[in-house]
Amino acid sequence: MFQASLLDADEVGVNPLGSSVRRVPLRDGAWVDLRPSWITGADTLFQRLLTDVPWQAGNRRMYDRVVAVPRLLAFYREGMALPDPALDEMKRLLDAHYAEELGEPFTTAGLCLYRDHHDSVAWHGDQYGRGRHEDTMVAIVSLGTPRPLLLRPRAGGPALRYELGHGDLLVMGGSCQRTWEHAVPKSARPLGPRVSVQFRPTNVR
Ligand SMILES: O=C(O)CCC(=O)C(=O)O
Repeated sequence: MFQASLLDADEVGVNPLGSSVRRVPLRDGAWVDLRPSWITGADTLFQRLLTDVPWQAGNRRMYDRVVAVPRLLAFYREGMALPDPALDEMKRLLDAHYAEELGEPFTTAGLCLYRDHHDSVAWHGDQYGRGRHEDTMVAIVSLGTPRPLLLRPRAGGPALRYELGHGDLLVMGGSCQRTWEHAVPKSARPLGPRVSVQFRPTNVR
């Protein structure tokens, strides 16, 4: 069960970015930006997304078999209405903060629901589009039960572990999608649900 915070405000708010964002340079031209507690009223938003998003089970081909993706998904393509006004506000603030560096807006929102500790995402880079060849950014907002996001360099070397908490923002940038991989591993310990919201520019997935 996810334990809601007693101190969290009911009203959902998205805090300014600016100097509250801490950049961590990684090897090979990648970086991550961290902004803990970006969202206030995160309990309320988490409950709204659990209820309002049309979560779907996904499949993927693995060799000659089709296997269930171990998490629920919802994808909002460019131009689609987002499921909650707080996501519009997140996108607005991300666009304002990163416009110059990214050179384009964030246009899509991918949402994942990790129902419990069995759900996960395996090691990968977001390489279905331009992320394979070009520097880009993927912004992740985490809500609900904290889960580690692991990052490891494709060239080899130890993995880094970012504990993504309720309302935290992490942005992967630079060459991160092609020179590093990321994963959210299963946990041996029972865990409550987590929602991840990922904002990406056009043709990055
Ligand atoms: O759960 C997360 O925050 C990461 C999700 C992810 O890497 C993906 O959906 O490609």
